[in-house]
Amino acid sequence: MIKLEMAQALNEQINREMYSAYLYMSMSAYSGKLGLKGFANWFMVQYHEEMYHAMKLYEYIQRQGEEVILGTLEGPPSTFESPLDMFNQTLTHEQYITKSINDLMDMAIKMKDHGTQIFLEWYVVEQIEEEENDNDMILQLNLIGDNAHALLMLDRELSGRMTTVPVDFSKGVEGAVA
Ligand code: OFO
Repeated sequence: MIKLEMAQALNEQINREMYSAYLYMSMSAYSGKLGLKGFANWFMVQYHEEMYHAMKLYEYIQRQGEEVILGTLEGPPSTFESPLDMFNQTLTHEQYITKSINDLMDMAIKMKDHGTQIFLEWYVVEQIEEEENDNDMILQLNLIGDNAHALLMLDRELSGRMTTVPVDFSKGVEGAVA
């Protein structure tokens, strides 16, 4: 059992994770429009990751006997200046998500909610990886500059990224992982 205030805050995090998925879906579409199929793949894999983040919260709230309440989803931007712009925006967004996870952790600590603290630890670790990935991409894209050949080489590399998280939640997140 978790407190209602904690459940409300976790429901708001579902919305933020769903927005993350929506943002990366939009970046995938824009990459496809530019002919960068590898970038489109990278962002679509990221979309699946974000849906998984949202569903883990969904399942946790239910397992704790609270109600999942889904809010309105804001529309993401549909155009971007360049691949570098997409990754700069991705990093800024992930830093915002990191702060929101840290705020949730602070709330759980204040409430002496040990179950939620342990649950949120996974997200704390995940955010380190997400920001690191984005920083790596920004470094590479800055090195590439306006070298089209190097950009296409990176695009080819990004086409190899595979989805490693569950994508079918019809039997729940735990059922999908098993
Ligand atoms: Fe990108 O980690 Fe969730 O939002």
